[in-house]
Amino acid sequence: MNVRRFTPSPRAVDWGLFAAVGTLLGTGVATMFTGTPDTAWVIDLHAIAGVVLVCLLPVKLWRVRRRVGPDSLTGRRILSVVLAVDAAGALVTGVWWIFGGSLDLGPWGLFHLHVALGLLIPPLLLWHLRYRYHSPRTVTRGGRRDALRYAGLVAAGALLWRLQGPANDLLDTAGADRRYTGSREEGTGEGNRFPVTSWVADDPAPVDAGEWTLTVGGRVERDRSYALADIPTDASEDAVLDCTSGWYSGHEWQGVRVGELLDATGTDDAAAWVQFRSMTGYRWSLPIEEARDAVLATHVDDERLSHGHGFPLRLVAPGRRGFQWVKWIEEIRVDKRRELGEWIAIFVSGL
Ligand SMILES: Nc1nc2c(c(=O)[nH]1)N[C@H]1C(S)=C(S)[C@@H](COP(=O)(O)O)O[C@H]1N2
Ligand SMILES: [Mo]
Repeated sequence: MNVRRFTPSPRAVDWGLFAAVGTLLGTGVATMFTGTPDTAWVIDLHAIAGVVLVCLLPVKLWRVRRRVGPDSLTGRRILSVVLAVDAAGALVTGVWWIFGGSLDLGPWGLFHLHVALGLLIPPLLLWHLRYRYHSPRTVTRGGRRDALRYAGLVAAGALLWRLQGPANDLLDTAGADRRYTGSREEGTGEGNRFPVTSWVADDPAPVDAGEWTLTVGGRVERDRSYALADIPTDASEDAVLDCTSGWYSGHEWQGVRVGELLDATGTDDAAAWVQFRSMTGYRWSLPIEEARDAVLATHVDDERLSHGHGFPLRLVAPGRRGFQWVKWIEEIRVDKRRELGEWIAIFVSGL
């Protein structure tokens, strides 16, 4: 078989690499928000673009192999080598994750490494393109044949991605229990025995239940505040906590439905968002209709929440990724708009 027949022309390879990296970045970031099965296509696209990159990268490296001899290395070429190594690393960690690999990097693991290497590619690539950019006009010759080659490549990617599930099952790897988000199962149904994941520096002292209160305010008809003992615990929600760092855990969460609290305060006509505020400054908002259905949990699988999991009160937001499940809540604020500062707060709270 002559591989060259299936290989796009050099310029088309470069633009294919660029498109694959763009797709991988876009879909990679978008996976942060995939919490329901109807968004599974985002991960599918990410994986298919990954296969395309796996095929194109060797073609590119083969073409430029002679430029990186020891005596021809300039600063720019070293940058190109770093880019190639980083891209290969991101691909290897991604594929390894799919087939159940693990790495112990202190507080981080294989999935974090994949995300870190992946996020490094776009800046390195842009830098590389500053020196090595060529206009797309030169691609158009032989364009139709290249388009066919790419269609074949994408189809092969989709097929391989389709086959990895059965392959994982057959080999019985640790990748076999992945959710469609890519996360792997941990401690489902086992009360507080699932991973504690907090963002950067969010590490408050344990809450004194006697001093803690929950206040509900903002665009409400009357503010209210609750001691822990006054919070009803008759609501129950079966929901999966799916952290973007690559694990998920399903539990029965007990506590109070947010709608019940909002019925007690009333809300005014402009009320559109409900913000959940942690004692650490971490906060997140949900549209009011969705928020009403969410649960503020005091218990998990009938155990009182542990400190690490947000005692005394944490948000359970079914279909939302873990980072939105605010822990150590002490305030609920109803508002007309969502606060944009919460995008910063989730990164810097606790610092
Ligand atoms: N206040 C606060 N809430 C938080 C976080 C945090 O750092 N601070 N981390 C979030 C993230 S990223 C996840 S995945 C879940 C993890 O919940 P767990 O530690 O109970 O597993 O909590 C979320 N809620
Ligand atoms: Mo998370």
